[in-house]
Amino acid sequence: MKYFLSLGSNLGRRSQNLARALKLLEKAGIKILKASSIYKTQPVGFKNQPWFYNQVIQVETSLDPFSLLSLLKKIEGQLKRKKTFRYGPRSIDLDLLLAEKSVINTRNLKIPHPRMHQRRFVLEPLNEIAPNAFHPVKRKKIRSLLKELADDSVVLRLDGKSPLRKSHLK
Ligand code: PH2
Ligand code: MG
Ligand code: MG
Repeated sequence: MKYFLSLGSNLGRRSQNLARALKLLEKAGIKILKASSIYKTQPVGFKNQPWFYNQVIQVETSLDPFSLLSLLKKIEGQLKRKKTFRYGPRSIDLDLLLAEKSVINTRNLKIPHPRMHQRRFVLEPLNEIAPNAFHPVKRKKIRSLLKELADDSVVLRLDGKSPLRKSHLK
């Protein structure tokens, strides 16, 4: 099954935390099909904390969504994620965004991620690698969700090739 995952870090060496998470996923047998650029993003929810580095990847694995979730939690633990508070700072956050056309609504796992369509730090990197991916609840493509998005928090591609910069619109 193919999944889209979101990675985020705003404590410690942020690029390194993202890179380590990718390595640990691969070590666990998860195949990484696509990886977006890394984005530097303004904190959403709780504002008074360091900016995040965010990235979205597409992976393939035979794991079902619940087993993949446990693996993500295990990797967060290996990267020394400490429990703080909801929306607070973390060395690594690994979230399940989409699992093909699946819709899951349990206490511990909700797919699609219930806030992904409201977050520029998710939609911008996801749109970079999969503008035509389909959101099975909103029933829209990622490209459309990004166009309609109200979130005006700052999201910058670290390599500077932001598609939203006016100099790229010529
Ligand atoms: N994650 C949150 C809360 N706020 N803001 C940004 N920019 N990036 C995140 O990954 C993020 C956030 C909760 O998981
Ligand atoms: Mg999260
Ligand atoms: Mg999380």
